Amino acid sequence: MNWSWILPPSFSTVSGDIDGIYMVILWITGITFFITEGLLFYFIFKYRHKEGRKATYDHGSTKMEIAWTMIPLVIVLWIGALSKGVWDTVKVDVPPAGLEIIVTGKQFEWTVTYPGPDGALGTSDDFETLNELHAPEDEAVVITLRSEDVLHSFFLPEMRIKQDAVPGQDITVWFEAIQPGNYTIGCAELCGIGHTTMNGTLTVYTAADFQAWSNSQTQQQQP
Ligand SMILES: [Cu+2]
Repeated sequence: MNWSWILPPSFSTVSGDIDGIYMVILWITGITFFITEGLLFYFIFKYRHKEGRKATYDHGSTKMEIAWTMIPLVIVLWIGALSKGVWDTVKVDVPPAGLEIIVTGKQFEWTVTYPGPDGALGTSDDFETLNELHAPEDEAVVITLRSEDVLHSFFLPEMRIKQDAVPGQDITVWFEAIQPGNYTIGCAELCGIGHTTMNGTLTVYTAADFQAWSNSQTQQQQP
């Protein structure tokens, strides 16, 4: 089935697993929503005012209270267990970096710092791009996420990445794109008057094209 009206198309190694859990949760909450709303309207209709019918007092049902507490508890624990693997993949087991970069958010732009020809960050051949993230496909891009001022949230919808950038903290976030193309960068945390303009473009290249782009940047920025 085509779900593109619910989720944007996805192009990262983890997006399938994340979307899978998203759909499981959507089905559970969706079905529960329609059952409870259906019951609500049914009872509104069933117990509407009728001439001569007297209201009665009900002490409730301990059995039902236990049931409607335990069933959601079991479901929530099950979702937690189901999510554990994906959570670890995304948040804990950061893979060896194919490309290591720094992304810095500030009102209202994203600065991306690349290691340059020596492959190491924090050296004189580093170079920067503004509101553009350039990356090779099929390689883990490991990002150190920072903020210079307020809370931002680094959002790559097609990579299923959304991570708060917190002033004073280095936060690691990574993705691996599976297809060259142009994708969206957004800020997903209301960060001030220009928040809605805090956008950019993620460009994913083949390995060779990325190398060519990286070389051209080095020549431009390090004459
Ligand atoms: Cu922002």
